[in-house]
Amino acid sequence: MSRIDFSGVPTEGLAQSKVIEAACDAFTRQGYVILDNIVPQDTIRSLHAEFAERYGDQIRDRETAHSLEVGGRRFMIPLHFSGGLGAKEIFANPHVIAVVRMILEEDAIIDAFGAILSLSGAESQHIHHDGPILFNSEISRLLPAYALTFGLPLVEMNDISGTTALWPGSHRRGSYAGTEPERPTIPLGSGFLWDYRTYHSGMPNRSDHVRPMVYATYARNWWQDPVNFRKETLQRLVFEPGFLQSVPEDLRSLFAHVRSAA
Ligand SMILES: O=C(O)CCC(=O)C(=O)O
Repeated sequence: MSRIDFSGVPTEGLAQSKVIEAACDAFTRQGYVILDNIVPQDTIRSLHAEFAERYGDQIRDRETAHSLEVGGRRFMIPLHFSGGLGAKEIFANPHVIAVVRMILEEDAIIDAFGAILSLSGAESQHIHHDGPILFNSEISRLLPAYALTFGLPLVEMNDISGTTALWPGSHRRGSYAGTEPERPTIPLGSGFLWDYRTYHSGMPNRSDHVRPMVYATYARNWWQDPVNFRKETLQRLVFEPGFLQSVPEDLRSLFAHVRSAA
């Protein structure tokens, strides 16, 4: 199990800290790492309420122009960069960004931001990795990560609500055959990161409620997810004019690809 506890870890000087190094080591070895206590639990509770209010109408068992079905009763939707859900503490959580920048370099970008909704009654998701390996070449498995997914559940992920099963080392082996996944409980306020190459699968949601998980895709600045946004109406990043100017200077590089495209 690779879990790093961030409770009591100050956000100043994180980039050079041993705890970030430990998280990166675990991520590199296993292909994922769980980051405990990165957001106060009360914040997650209020984000959950905000989610129900702002996105409740998107909790439906059918794909729309603005959503993507990613499994039976499981959908991906974009989240707007506004309110608590779109705050920098979420899309650029200081602990997460320190790990992301150590893994993907200082100029890592945010390629997509949204939520994955696993509806009550969702079955096990197909086992998959989030995108194709580079050049479709075996060499790609030996390389450092080029993209990763951050997941921040708005309800505890456990045997009832359904966690995400992750196959340790599968990013290097290129296969999940013959190995058992980890099925970590992710409490409120904790999140996890997995390499785009790591095999994983959403577990059944046996609860009576939707299980929303905020996600962000971070990547090296030359990379763009080539498979999950083929549908033109599905947006990777959604914000109002003026949002980019409001992003603090030290986080602007996350959006460098957007600004240069503008
Ligand atoms: O719902 C989950 O637990 C995982 C979802 C996921 O991995 C995906 O949609 O790519």
